[in-house]
Amino acid sequence: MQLKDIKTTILGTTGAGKTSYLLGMYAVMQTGVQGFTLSAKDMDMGLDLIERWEQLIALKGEDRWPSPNAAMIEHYAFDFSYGFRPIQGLELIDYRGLALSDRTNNQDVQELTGYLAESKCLFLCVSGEHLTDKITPNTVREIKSDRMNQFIQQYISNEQKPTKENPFPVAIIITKYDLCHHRDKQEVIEDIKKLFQALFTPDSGWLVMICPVSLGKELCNDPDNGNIIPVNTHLPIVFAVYSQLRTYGINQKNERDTISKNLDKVNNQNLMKWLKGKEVKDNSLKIREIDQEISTIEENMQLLANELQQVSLFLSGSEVTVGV
Ligand SMILES: Nc1nc2c(ncn2[C@@H]2O[C@H](COP(=O)(O)OP(=O)(O)OP(=O)(O)O)[C@@H](O)[C@H]2O)c(=O)[nH]1
Ligand SMILES: [Mg+2]
Repeated sequence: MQLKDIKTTILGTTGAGKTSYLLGMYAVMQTGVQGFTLSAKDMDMGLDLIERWEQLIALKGEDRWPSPNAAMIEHYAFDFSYGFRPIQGLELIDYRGLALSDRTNNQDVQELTGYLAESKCLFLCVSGEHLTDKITPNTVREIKSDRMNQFIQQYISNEQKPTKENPFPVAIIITKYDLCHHRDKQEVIEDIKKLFQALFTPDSGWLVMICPVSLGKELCNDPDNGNIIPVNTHLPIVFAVYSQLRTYGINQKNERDTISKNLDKVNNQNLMKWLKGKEVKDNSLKIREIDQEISTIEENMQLLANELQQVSLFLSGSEVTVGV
């Protein structure tokens, strides 16, 4: 089983921590969780990511951090595997967060919006540095949440029309959570829900995960010298794959039910059963194949769901627990 690549866009203003997150996520996912690993399709690109990560760990001082992205979009393609067997491709882009505030006639803005319109999953990066206290109207300006909401409206909501049956996965990643972890977690979640209200409305079809991440607890006091020990950086990727498997599983079940209904119809009529002997055999085989695939999907989903127990998940605004 190898599913189509999930195109994912990370939206977040400059300094939100997109590049740092990407490096931390890849480093953790290379080692893996529960036997799931991520590896760059292009080995040189993988090496480049790891070198930049090692610089972050080894260097002290502000030079350890990645430079702000330039006006060129970087593309990353990964394989998400279980026991080294690829089950899902994943594509991500990294870009200058300032593009979110630029006019659409800029070339990188056009490339970004084109990619966004084709994306099957969205990561929203919100920096914990702007959530240290209760949000104010100023927070919207700092995080650029209104701009992010506009991008979602224009390029996802209009183009892809999420529904209850076919929900659209969005991970709201609170980066640099070390800077706001003194606050009550539920209060921070309520603030996030206020900033992105439309994603939490009834019957809207958004499947939203709110996920705090940090590259290290010590960074809140000393970002340039504190120890780098990533927390939760794997969860958004686990969520992206989990939601894709969930949708694929539902589609497979529907297909099996349709074939099975037709088969029952034919089997109930003796003459038809005889006339369509080959079709009956083929369809029975097909059902067995789909059943096998569904059980593999469900096993994988269960393993991924175990990882997601600790985060808050909402479907059309109602809190849900992940399962199979
Ligand atoms: N406290 C803390 N600071 C962090 C963490 N991750 C990143 N930072 C800080 O945030 C700064 C910006 O991070 P980047 O990853 O460059 O942000 P970006 O979203 O890629 O920015 P652009 O490339 O300009 O769009 C870094 O230089 C660090 O100083 C973290 O986990 N904790
Ligand atoms: Mg960057």
